[in-house]
Amino acid sequence: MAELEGLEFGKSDFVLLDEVNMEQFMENLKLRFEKARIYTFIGEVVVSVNPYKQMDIYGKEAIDAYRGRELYENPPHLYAVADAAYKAMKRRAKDTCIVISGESGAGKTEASKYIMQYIAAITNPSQRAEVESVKNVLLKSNCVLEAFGNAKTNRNDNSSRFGKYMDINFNFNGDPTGGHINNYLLEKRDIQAVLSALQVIGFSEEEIDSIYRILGTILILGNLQFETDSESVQVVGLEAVSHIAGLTTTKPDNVTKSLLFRTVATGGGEVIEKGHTEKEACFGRDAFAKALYERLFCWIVARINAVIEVKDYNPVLHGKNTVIGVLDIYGFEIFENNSFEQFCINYCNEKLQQLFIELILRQEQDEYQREGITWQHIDYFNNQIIVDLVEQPHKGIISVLDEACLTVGKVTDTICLESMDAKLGQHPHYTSRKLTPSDKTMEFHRDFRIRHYAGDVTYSVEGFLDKNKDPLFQDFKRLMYNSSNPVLKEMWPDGQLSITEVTKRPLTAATLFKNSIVALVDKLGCKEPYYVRCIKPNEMKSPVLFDDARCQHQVAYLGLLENVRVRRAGFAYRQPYARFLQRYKMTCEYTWPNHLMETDREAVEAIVTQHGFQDDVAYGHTKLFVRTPRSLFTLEQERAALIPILVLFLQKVWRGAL
Ligand code: AOV
Ligand code: MG
Repeated sequence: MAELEGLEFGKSDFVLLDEVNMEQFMENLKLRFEKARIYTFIGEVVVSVNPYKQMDIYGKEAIDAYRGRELYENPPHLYAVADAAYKAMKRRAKDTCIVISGESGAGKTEASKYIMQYIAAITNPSQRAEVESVKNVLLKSNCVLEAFGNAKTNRNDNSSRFGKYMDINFNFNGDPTGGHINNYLLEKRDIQAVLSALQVIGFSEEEIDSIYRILGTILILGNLQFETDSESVQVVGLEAVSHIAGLTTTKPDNVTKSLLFRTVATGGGEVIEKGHTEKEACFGRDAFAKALYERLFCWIVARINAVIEVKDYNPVLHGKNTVIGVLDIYGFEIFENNSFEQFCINYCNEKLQQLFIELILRQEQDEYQREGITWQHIDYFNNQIIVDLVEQPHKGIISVLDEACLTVGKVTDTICLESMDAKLGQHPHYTSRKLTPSDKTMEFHRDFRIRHYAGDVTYSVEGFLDKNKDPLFQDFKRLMYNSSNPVLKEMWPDGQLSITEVTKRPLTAATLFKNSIVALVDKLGCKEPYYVRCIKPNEMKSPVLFDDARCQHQVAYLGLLENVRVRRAGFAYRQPYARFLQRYKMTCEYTWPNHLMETDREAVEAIVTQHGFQDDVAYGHTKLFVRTPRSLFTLEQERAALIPILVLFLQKVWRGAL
């Protein structure tokens, strides 16, 4: 058994606190951070504090110490959770997921990388080539996605501007057979590493060349200027246009036309070309550059998925195909100026908090109640009310936004805000300047504020409508679809739609985002969840500073105290009587091979009493509840020791020797 930590490092599981209150929680968290113990358990949940320095705790030795062990045998670590998720998947054929949450810069992406590394290290012991290649692609894909999807923000130098959910598929041996990546892209930044990773993943020379061409086009668009002479708008400098045409294999005339005109359908069904003003041309150019980048990113993800997709899997031949999902998504964000992007990110975090409440807090309490287990109800803040504020049909913020975007005629951000005020003014988690004119912190009537579960965020409504609309003129889509470069053409399938087809109600950015997050939550909801809750110790990226107030705030909104309370009052393991009996009846003389008691429950009581852990269990209507994993571990060990003896016994019976 690995050496456990001494008490000078604090309590390795918050469940062991003398008393569950904020003061003791924070004292323990701080002590452990100062002693370089960045991980602490709450049962099976790992609380992580970003160390902001390289830690020597992820090497081969650590991997060996955690592999195949029980959670409580080792000090808290990401590897312990990764191993627990892997074991649940392998032993019980369960789909599992590891949800990594926390605010921007709290260490989510780093954690997801260590978890992937661990899973890669413990699988495929026999080094089969086809499994190694799947693992290689899964690991390398991360590097490519980061290179294209991350950017420096003032809260994190390597901030994920996309959310990533990666499913890893395993065969019955527990070896990875493939995977799938879902990306939740939002904002529309060493190249050598990317290039080699692209090659490992299996991108062809032609595809890599196309990627460079697109990146080149984006750079040129970034410098492209317009001028207005004698009433008409022109591109400054013709070489830029021919350069773009060359890179995208399109005609220079068509490039110019897309930059300066847009095709519109008139009320009478007539299609006309309308010249841009200089401002419109700039707007179109920027939207085009963003869309090129976005489509490139999605195309790379789709290509990686095609490579790692599980092929030729035959459940009859290969057994059940199981999955471990790893979710690393942008954390809760509060900036000086919060816009549409922060609104989407924070909505996403509300949804994940809702899932946490659903899975860890509510289900747990509901089950105890159902099973008639004596249980003191724990109060927690249910953020469903905020989720509704954002997503409710007809009156939620997204619905009001969509309505404004799809309304024909001039609807401004301010008009849209007024409409939100009218519909949501009474909502306890919504405020705006007009409604509370005494609030000096809101400068003018352009802001609204949401009281999120993680804190108050004031959003500037400026730009919301434009960002919610698909800003890209169809002319650019058609231009790209008509490129003779097959890779580009593939990225722009909607370029073949005629202008009259596209003017019908398109899905807005917020609705598309909402749909993808709802689908994600559904996907996570049917898996056995494991949680990593990341905390950012300070705003200076300092390895020595523990900002008490900032940390306490995160502990509070992540619901960690409630988590400890539920866990303490709760039971780590539960099993229907019949199943428990089936597995452990061999360890007790009264139950082997069959019990003569009236009910399975009585038989289970006999096993529990014989092993002396009657004080560690509760008997529900249909299930046995075990408080600490250690009791079950004793039974498992005994069972494992008995199996070879039983096998011998049975063999003798079959041969007629007994
Ligand atoms: P995030 O994913 O949670 O933010 P990152 O995982 O990118 O945050 O972590 C931010 C930075 O903190 C990293 O670049 C590292 O310098 C440092 N760091 C985090 N975890 C560790 C660790 N375990 N060991 C050493 N350094 C670490 V965002 O993507 O912004 O929400 O959108
Ligand atoms: Mg990140």
